[in-house]
Amino acid sequence: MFKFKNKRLTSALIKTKLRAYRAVLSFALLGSMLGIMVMPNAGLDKAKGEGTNTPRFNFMQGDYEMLQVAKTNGGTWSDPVSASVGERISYSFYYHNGMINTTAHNTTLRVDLPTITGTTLEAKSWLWSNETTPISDTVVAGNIVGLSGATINTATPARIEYVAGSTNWYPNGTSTPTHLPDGITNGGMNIGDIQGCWNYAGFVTFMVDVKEPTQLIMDKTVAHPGTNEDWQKMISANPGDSIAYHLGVQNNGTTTATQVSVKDVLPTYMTYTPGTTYLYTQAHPEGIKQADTLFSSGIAISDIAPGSGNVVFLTYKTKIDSNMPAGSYSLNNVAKVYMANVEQSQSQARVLVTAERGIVVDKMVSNGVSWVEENTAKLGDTVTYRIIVRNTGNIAIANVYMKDALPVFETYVIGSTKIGGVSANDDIVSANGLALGTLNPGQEKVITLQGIINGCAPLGESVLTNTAYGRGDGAAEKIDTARTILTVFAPTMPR
Ligand SMILES: [Ca+2]
Ligand SMILES: [Ca+2]
Repeated sequence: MFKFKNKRLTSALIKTKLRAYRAVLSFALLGSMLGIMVMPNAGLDKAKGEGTNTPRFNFMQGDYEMLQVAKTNGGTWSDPVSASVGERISYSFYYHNGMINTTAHNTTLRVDLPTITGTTLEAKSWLWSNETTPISDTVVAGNIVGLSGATINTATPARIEYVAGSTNWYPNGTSTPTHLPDGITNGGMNIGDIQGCWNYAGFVTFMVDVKEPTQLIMDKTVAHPGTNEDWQKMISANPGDSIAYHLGVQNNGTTTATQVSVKDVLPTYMTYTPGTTYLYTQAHPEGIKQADTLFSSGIAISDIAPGSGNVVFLTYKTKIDSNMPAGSYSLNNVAKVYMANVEQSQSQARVLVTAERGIVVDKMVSNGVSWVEENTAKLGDTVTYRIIVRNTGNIAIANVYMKDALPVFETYVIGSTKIGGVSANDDIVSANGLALGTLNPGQEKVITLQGIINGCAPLGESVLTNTAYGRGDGAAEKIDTARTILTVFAPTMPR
């Protein structure tokens, strides 16, 4: 799905999953996307689990129904349950290995949620392990306990959507849940090895939302801009980078979708690049430039007929703030598609950014030929110093200041300060220092200044240390020095 000319033929999300899962799991995923019942892990489909020395699940007198549902707002576990659009429903999945002295390795629970719209929304449950073939119900003495699967009945057509992060595990009879990652509704959740006895029985619960029916699905991906972008669900980038987004909207229903519009919400530290939104349809594969309203009133899209051949795409570009605070960020960008202003589907893509801020200060002194750490001088000499301040991070540093402390016996030469060879004011020897403005990542400024040795130093050698101090918003102060070895001689006796 989401095919269109040279654009990515398969959504990056699905591609990623296809890469990540083994073929059998991919088949199951594809099946669930198509609303087709697929037996979990056909590779394990051998005649096993029925012997006396092997594990066996959910068959004993007293075992609960495998899958039940309840309204989260004060409901009790049952099957079916009646619900309305807007309500949240919990599922409870019961497992119990009834064969003592056995262990069911890699016990896996899977629930196939209905992907279709309707008034009878039936989920199917699957339970298996290395040693047992998939079963879909608790069966005691040949009879299914309760109803197979779990059904939500609605008065008006609806669809259900898994609530991300809602899966909890109550292992070994505990009433305190352990949070599980998402996956029970998408390929299955492996809860490990389950031993045989009542005290090792448990439950896994998760939630869904009952939503308005939809025909439209959306897929959003992100890439570094270029001529042949590699669209992904997540990329890494630097502050200041330009980022490209790609939205696909497909009609999975049976009738043409009208009054379709798309909106996007940009995360903090990311700004839209005006004039970069283009819409691609079958009739306009070259793209049509759109107004810059994707992030405000949205962009209206012409009617979308059913089928993957009629998918429409939007592309646009953004820029990551080069002035963002130092730190690591996951910039999550959420796009939504609407029909008659009712949200149908949303999709997100992430950009991971690590922002580092830092400056270096490099101070040297002239020996008349080159810049060195240490030179020599005598009373009355003029000494020239050079300071380089550089932004070593990947974000801009505002309000950079450079201050210089001349050593004793040395006085600043008024008007001697230059920035990049251009005369500047004399603030470098003031308390606050010389303002250098903003330094972008990798940018440096070169400052030169002079001192004259006019103090009365003692006879012999003195080490005159000159110190430069650099700082900026969010950047710790950095210091560097250069030295002058001053040699003072007594006058020579007259002959
Ligand atoms: Ca049931
Ligand atoms: Ca130095």
